[in-house]
Amino acid sequence: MHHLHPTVALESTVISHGLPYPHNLALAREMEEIVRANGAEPATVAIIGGELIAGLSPAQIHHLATSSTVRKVSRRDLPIVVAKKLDGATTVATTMWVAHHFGIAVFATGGIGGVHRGEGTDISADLQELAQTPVIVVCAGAKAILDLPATLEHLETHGVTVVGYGTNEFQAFYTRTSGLPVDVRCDTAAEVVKIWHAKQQLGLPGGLLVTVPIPVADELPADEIEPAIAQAVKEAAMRGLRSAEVTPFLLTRIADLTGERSLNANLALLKNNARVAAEIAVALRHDEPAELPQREPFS
Ligand code: PSU
Ligand code: MN
Repeated sequence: MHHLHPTVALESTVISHGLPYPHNLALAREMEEIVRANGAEPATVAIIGGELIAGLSPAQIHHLATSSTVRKVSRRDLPIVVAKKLDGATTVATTMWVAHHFGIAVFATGGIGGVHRGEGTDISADLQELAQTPVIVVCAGAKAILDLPATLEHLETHGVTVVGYGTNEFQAFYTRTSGLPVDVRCDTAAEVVKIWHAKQQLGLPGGLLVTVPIPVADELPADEIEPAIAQAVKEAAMRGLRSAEVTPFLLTRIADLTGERSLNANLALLKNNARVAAEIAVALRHDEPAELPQREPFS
């Protein structure tokens, strides 16, 4: 499918499970507005009554922001929600998959899932999806609830190129520094598009991870957030949480422990990422590679 306008996919787990009401609803609407204001078309992704949707209606977004029965859907959950005709909020992994299904190449989110702290057995399906599905994912890196060095190692093992947008460092969500290097720095959307096209022309599978620093004014110092993360991680272990429950629990606990400042930082970086993703989608549309095989005209 070829979209008439440059399009940016947006995820819905952040709406249903990542942010509290009513901030989640306002944020979902604002991200769509920001994408439009920057020349692209937003397509918020979810599963409604078992149907994959890229481009939710305002009523559907409201439903995802307010209902407590919306399931968090990662890749392994897709066949279940489709077969049972359930409502599902899509994670980074499933939003990528659905976006690609609908021919959308650019996706904006807050943070990707990764390798959790601890024994290293909880690894988000987001990483595997980045290895196989061709979508440019614009994010603020990964939350420091995760093991960031292990997350980067995993991406490297699976051939995922990590771009720093205007930075040499991997983004640690609330903070602009992590001490960990990215693979390449890009200062413009056009540079990102060049790397994307090279990857495609080489026939390399998978996505591209573009990490954008949180705006300076919204950044939180690591020492303000780290005690809350450490406590939330400890509580999750004490409760024996497993699998898909872990990330939403950590996000909610950290928001409770750190209050408005971390919420505001989270909202600010999401909006910033929506803007950058729209710029990349526009640059992608204006720079379709000449080398792509031309389709024969129908006779
Ligand atoms: N990080 C955030 N906010 C979020 C998520 C991650 O700061 O809402 C969500 C995203 O949808 C991501 C998912 O894809 O959590 C990862 O969950 P898991 O670790 O269970 O794969
Ligand atoms: Mn997990």
